[in-house]
Amino acid sequence: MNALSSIAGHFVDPKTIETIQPLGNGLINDTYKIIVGGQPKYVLQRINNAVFTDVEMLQNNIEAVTNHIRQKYESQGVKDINRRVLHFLKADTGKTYVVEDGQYWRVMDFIADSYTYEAVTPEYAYYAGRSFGDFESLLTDLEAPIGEIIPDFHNIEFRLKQLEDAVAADPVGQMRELEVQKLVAKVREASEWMCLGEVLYSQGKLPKRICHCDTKVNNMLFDKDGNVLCIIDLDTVMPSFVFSDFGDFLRSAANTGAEDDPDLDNIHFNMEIFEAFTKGYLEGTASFLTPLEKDLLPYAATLFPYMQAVRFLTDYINGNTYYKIKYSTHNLVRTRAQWRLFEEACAHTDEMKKFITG
Ligand code: GN1
Ligand code: MG
Repeated sequence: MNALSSIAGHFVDPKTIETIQPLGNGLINDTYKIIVGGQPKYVLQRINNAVFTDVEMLQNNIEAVTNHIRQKYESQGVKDINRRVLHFLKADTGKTYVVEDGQYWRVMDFIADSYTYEAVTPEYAYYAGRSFGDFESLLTDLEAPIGEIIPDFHNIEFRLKQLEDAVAADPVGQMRELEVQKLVAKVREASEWMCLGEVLYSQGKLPKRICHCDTKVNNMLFDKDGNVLCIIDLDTVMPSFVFSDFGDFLRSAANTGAEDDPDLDNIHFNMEIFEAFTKGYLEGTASFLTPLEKDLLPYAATLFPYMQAVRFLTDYINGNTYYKIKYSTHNLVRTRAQWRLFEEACAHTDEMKKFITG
């Protein structure tokens, strides 16, 4: 029995495990599928404990959210609930995770016949908007406390401070590169406007709600007909501005290029995806979204590529300690691509506003 099987054996009968194979392409955790009877039956995940330092809080958050959604679905008579909401298995320790050699692991059911995408059509974007809106809506009456699992996760003031700290420390000498200096200067130029959300929050004008906070298009499972089955990757569910979910989905789905596209000419902001997603999102959130939140959705569509550029650039300057990378300049390439997307999104904000106000 190899190391992965022995870990999985804390959650499922080890005799039934045939193989364990890599799954997905997240930048933080390591994910595998456990094959039983020739089929993927479970998902095994190594939780990145450097990023999620409080795994007990992490799993409590996830259990609170999945149980709440499950109960809602049951009372609404939703069919096939096991394919609509994640289910984490209890280990022989009684918890939904185990620690082995200082590494944290968990197992969830694999949802069969489901698909993830790195890009979507407008039709799928509409369903995605509706689903993320519904997701937030389902959680508006969640009573269990949800901890801020990564403090200040989507606080742009904090992310800018991290960038400034990296620039000042310059631990690996990246600030010698002219391009890095220029990118930092551009980030600084746009920073005042980008901090608008935090300013409004400090004035008591903007609420925080329980949001998903990682609504990349590949964090959603679709069935073979394009219906959204289930929202996955619940690690970052926490109180945040609704901008998190709206902005981060468009950052991935409305980008006509890749998140790390080396060819900046591939990168445009796809307004068709914006419109379809926004339509669905406004339907899903109609019961609670305030006029101010609604008015600021175009701002959110620019904030997230900006924030992601800041985060990738910070990691590049820090010597790539946070995101998984495939080559040494990967975080710089990602920064360039997110910066281009930010510029492209900014160029469309008037159009976005028009669409939202009708
Ligand atoms: C990370 O785990 P993954 O790959 O879905 C990151 C997100 C970033 C994203 C960029 C905990 O998400 O915030 O937007 O990479 N998650 C964390 O692709 O930092
Ligand atoms: Mg993910």
